Amino acid sequence: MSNYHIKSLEEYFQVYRKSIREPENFWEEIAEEHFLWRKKWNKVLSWDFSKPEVKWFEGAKLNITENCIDRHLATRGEKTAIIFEPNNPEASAEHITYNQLHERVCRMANVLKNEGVEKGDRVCIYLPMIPELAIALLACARIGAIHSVVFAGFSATALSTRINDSDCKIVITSDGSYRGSKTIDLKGIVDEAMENCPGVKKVLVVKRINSDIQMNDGRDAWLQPLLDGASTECLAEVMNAEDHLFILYTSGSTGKPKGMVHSTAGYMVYSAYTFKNVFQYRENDVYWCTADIGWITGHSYIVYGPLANGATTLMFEGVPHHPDFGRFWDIVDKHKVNQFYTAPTAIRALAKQGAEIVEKYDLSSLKVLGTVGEPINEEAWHWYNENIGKKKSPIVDTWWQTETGGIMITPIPFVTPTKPTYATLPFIGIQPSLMDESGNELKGNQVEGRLCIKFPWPSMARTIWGNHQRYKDTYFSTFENNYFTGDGALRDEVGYYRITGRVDDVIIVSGHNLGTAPIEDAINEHPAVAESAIVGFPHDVKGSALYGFVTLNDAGETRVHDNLRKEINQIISERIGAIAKLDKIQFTNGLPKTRSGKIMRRILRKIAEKDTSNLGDTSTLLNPECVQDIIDNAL
Ligand code: 7RM
Repeated sequence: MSNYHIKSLEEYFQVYRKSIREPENFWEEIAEEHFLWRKKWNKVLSWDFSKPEVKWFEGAKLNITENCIDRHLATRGEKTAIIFEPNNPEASAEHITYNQLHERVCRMANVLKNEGVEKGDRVCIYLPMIPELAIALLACARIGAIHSVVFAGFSATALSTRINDSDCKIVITSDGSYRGSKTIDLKGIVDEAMENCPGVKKVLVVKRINSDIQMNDGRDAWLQPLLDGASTECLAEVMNAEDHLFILYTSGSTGKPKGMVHSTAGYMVYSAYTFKNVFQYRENDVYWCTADIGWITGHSYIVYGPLANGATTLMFEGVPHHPDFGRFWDIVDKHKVNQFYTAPTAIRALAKQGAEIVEKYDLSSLKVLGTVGEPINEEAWHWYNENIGKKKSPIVDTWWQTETGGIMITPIPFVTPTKPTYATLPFIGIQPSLMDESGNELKGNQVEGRLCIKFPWPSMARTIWGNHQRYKDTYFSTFENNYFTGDGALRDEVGYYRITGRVDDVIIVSGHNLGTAPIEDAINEHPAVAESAIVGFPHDVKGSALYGFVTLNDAGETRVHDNLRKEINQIISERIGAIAKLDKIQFTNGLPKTRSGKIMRRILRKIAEKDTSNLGDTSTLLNPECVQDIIDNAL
């Protein structure tokens, strides 16, 4: 018998040891006993981090939707798979049973087939948090198409870049979306993106807000009539274990976004196994993850992980502050949510509103609280623990990445004693390592370094779409034979991990990873801008906010600074999205540079953090004189 469900610390250590000593036997047992295969594998694992190449369950055949839907129908057909809580609190929630989910996924899959989508084709999904979003992912997986979800807060430029990078032929979107008291013209954004996407032949449109939109003849079609006319049965395509399941873009520290590619079997096994244990999910629990499915957290822990366990997963369309800051707690109360998974930025925003608003609701159903996306500060951790968990629900601080596919370092609730701001111990099968700057592994406890993983795990991304070299350079070239995460971490005296934050040029704003380079590229497009550098600075709600240092050219010299600030943020909104707007923009006469011409962000970071007592070594600067001027005019 495999240890699918871990229930004690002793068991955790015993299973962990087994997963490290005999990884193939361990994962083979998990895969064999808890999933549905059309054919078993010939080999559990083959890997070579120098190429890099990793294959799990090679030779196996399966369809992930048979695991997420079909196999539950006999025993859980009338169980709710998805609870849809709409933006409008007055509108009734929708409960979609596994039987209904099966029917709706099959209909959507047939629509895609009728539109000529074939196995291996890429489908772009640009939808708000409505049931069709989850259904579209599953419909793609049903027919072996590769989904590429683009978060519906991204701009037209960001959307078209992603569509073109993975050569999507078809886009699924909606007429618009609700966001609190506002509506967003999603279809208008898609139309704008389409001007730069000649490869897209079809745009399928979900009617959500009943807005009066333009339908482009031949290209656009309303989805509902097609769904109504489609068959409710669709045989699942038999996929190979390593066939690609989806692409999901994540920002890099340089250049264009990276299309992380995840494959089928390993991703399924790991997302399901982590879901079961990290949330201690039990039959009939109601689980809610507040992330958007546009991020990896939504892929793994709203859709695939929960459904593979036959769970009830809640999807929320709205925002935490509409109609007021009690909305999350209202939903927990209304649906008797047992596991609640959110981000530190949301916790901080809600904590700011005080505890009175929380006290209006009955939160006694909660058993486990989760956090993800960025380091959680001590204050937020305690607020969450005291006011939401009433000190009874363990907090799982889950560290992982788009690239890792599933949770990597985390407590197991009721098993691992928690410690504020610590993600604690590696999950089963995960072998973290800490490296110093010269690439030596730091052994033992009480060390701090760069966080790597030295052995493959089933749900690791297999490549970057269309650029395997970049995959190798970004993740496998900094430290030999290790996957480098880009994060710093420390290991305390008992072996608990605390993630200290990014060590590259990625800044996490409200839980969104933003590369500095694309933002700087956008700013530099402004005709008055000569040069710019972006750094993060601490923000009590967003975690980090963006501070831009901008030098102007001749055209900018005579301009009113406040107008320029607005225009710069406007460009950023258009090119990347509103999430990347700058909180502060300081116009400077120069930017500190090394002799090789690299902007010394380290110095700018200190200035933005208002910590200029020790700027470190500035002697290698080409232009040390500009530093004092920047300090004097800092915002
Ligand atoms: C799941 C997700 C990944 C980056 C990662 C970290 C940061 C995520 C935590 C965290 C501290 C955590 N995927 N991060 N979780 N930092 N503690 N529990 O967020 O690709 O969007 O971001 O997020 O820097 O590298 S992601």
